[in-house]
Amino acid sequence: MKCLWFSVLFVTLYVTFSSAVPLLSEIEKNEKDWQFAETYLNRFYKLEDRSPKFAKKMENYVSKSSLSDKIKKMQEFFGLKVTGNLDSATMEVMEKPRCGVPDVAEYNLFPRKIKWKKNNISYRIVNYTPDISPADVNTTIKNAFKIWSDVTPLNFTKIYEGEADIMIAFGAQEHGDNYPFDGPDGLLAHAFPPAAGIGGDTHFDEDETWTMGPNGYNLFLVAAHEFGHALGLAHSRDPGALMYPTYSYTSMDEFRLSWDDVKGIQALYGKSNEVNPSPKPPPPRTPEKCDPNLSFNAVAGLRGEMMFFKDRFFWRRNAQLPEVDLTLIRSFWPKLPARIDAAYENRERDFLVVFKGNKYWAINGYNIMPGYPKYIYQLGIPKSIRKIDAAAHIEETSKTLFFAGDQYWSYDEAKRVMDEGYPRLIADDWPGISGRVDAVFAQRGYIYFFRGPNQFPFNIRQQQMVSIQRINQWLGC
Ligand SMILES: [Ca+2]
Ligand SMILES: [Ca+2]
Ligand SMILES: [Ca+2]
Ligand SMILES: [Zn+2]
Ligand SMILES: [Zn+2]
Repeated sequence: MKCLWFSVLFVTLYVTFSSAVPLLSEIEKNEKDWQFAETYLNRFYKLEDRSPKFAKKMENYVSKSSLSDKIKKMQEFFGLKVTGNLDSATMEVMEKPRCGVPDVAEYNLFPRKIKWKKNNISYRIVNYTPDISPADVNTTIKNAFKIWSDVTPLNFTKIYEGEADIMIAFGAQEHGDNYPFDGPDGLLAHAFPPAAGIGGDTHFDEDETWTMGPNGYNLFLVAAHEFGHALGLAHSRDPGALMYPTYSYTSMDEFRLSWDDVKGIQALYGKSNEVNPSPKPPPPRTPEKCDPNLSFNAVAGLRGEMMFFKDRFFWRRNAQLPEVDLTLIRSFWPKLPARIDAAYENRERDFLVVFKGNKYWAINGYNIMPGYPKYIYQLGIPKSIRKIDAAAHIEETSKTLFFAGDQYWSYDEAKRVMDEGYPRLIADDWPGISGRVDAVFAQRGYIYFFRGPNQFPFNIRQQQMVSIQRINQWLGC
């Protein structure tokens, strides 16, 4: 598995060459990476001649931009550090399964709206995948259209013969439109923006294993994303949006269009004209790092970086880098719950432990360790405690502290038992902190208590609270 963390980010491929004579296989691998990257960048970061008039105009401009400029564009799109180099973080994103529609397409560059000029749109399923039953495909396609019709005045009608606006097909490799698929993984599907003929048509790569659940690729999630394109939406940079280019799994029960998706589609078609819409919670917004009301669910270190968990996401902060990355928890650890309560890092044993409700998981890199989740009572926390609020590991003493309500426990990592004499009241040991905390993090002689938009740093040696700070400062605000 590729190294996951930022510590290797500065080690570009050039550096590998400069330090020592590399092994032949390394050179081959690097060349392969560059070839792979070039194909990726030409596919997703240049105009294709789908709308010849625009493409002609842009051709000169595009061909002049070097590979490095395209890497920069791609890094910018995904919120990576913009280096113009093929660093490991960039390669990692390029290797993720994704949609075949370019991130820089004609409809991103021109302000005019590409949309259907009508609200009644027809679709037809031209063929079926052998992976799931036709009945399941029919239901899935219907549900994938419904998420868009629920928030707009659009209606989708299925027809069984003749040409529909949106023709849906499964196909492998070259499948009749000069935009070939690529075998398993990589490209999953693509769709054409609204127009006559091939416009709106949506194709799924038959070399993928399509499923109704978490394994393989979930047809509902991919179809819902592609129909966004078929209705005129481009890719979004918001990692919480359905229209983000890379695939990550969410269960049907948990799936919601994000605020960004709803805003996008309503800008094209307006709101639903249902007379008495049933009251629904507003679509989830992706947290903003400089929001003055931001709070964290959990904070932990990880291999020299810091992780700030919020809703479905976490920010990663590397002290050497000016920018923080926002990532979906699911895109790193698909089997973790969508949102967590608490987390801490055990550096000696190199794992991250995350808590949700009465369960916890130990993680090493991308992998959940075998035997997890376990129950928090197995750590010695009373069964009456249904969840913990925060956890922090103190390296100097090798103790891990667990916080729930106004109490806390101390766990001895060396002996792997809870210390005697706990729980104690938080307020008794940290004057100035009383009641529930959102998150706790310990580093270099300080314990940081997080509550709402504020943090309370406590100096362990001096046994006193230092000045209150805003939590946004960790994120560069
Ligand atoms: Ca069509
Ligand atoms: Ca594929
Ligand atoms: Ca928490
Ligand atoms: Zn897409
Ligand atoms: Zn196609």
